[in-house]
Amino acid sequence: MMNVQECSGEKMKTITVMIPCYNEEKGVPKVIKKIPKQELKRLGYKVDVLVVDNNSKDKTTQVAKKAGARVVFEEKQGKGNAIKTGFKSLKKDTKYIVMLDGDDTYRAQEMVRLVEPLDSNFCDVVIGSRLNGKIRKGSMTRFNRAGNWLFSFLVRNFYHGNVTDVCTGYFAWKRPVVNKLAKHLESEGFSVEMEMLTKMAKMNYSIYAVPISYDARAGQSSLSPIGDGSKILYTWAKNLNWKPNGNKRNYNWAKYS
Ligand SMILES: Nc1nc2c(ncn2[C@@H]2O[C@H](COP(=O)(O)OP(=O)(O)O)[C@@H](O)[C@H]2O)c(=O)[nH]1
Ligand SMILES: [Mg+2]
Repeated sequence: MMNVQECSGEKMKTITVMIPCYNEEKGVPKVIKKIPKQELKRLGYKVDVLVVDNNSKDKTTQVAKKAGARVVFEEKQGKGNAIKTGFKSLKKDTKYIVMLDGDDTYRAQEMVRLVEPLDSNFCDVVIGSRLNGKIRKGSMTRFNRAGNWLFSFLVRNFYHGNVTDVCTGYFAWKRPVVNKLAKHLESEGFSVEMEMLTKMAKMNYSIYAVPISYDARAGQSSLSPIGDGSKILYTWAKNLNWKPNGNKRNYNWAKYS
């Protein structure tokens, strides 16, 4: 378990909770309120809440600020673009980054479960798995569930990543992983989760999943099951031969001369 640290002074580690949002004025204040700040403080963490607003037409920014978040903006539409901007807006002393959606479908109070394996050095990245967790009534269509299952099967078997829910929106990273990953991200929209997981697997980071709850959404989802599903599958195929340093083989010739 995590060490209970002194709750005062510089010893506290910063966790940035990043929430990419598009028109989430209803959900985002609830998400922010449910962040278990007191529990995290007891465990030695202070929380920095970072909302990335992507041209919301509603009052997402105002309500997020009122709930205590820092808000940054991204003009180019898409969750992938928002995540890239979020990664560039981390505080210097951020040690872990937790990301979850702004629509109040993931439970912010469960984030301690995602941070513990990082803090105990069990692995580098943790995702929250809905498929191996609790999918609440009305939260996921059968079609999306089958798609998520298929994508996860493909990643487990072709990338050897320990992931049971590739399309999850709940992630936790150690800071150095984000620093490296951010340089390689290209996806603009909803294929970003597949891109992150396949690239992190190719970078040999150790990735594990913990069970989480998934609740029904208030308001409209922006995901198009067929259109975004095809892009996600394309991203899976494209990254099969991806290498962090390009596709040229990096032989160490000096070794043989
Ligand atoms: N920043 C940003 N976030 C987005 C965009 N589209 C969706 N999101 C956010 O991404 C998360 C997941 O989107 P959602 O519509 O709920 O898709 P679903 O969960 O797959 O049905 C939510 O927090 C959205 O606010 C976008 O264009 N830009
Ligand atoms: Mg959602």
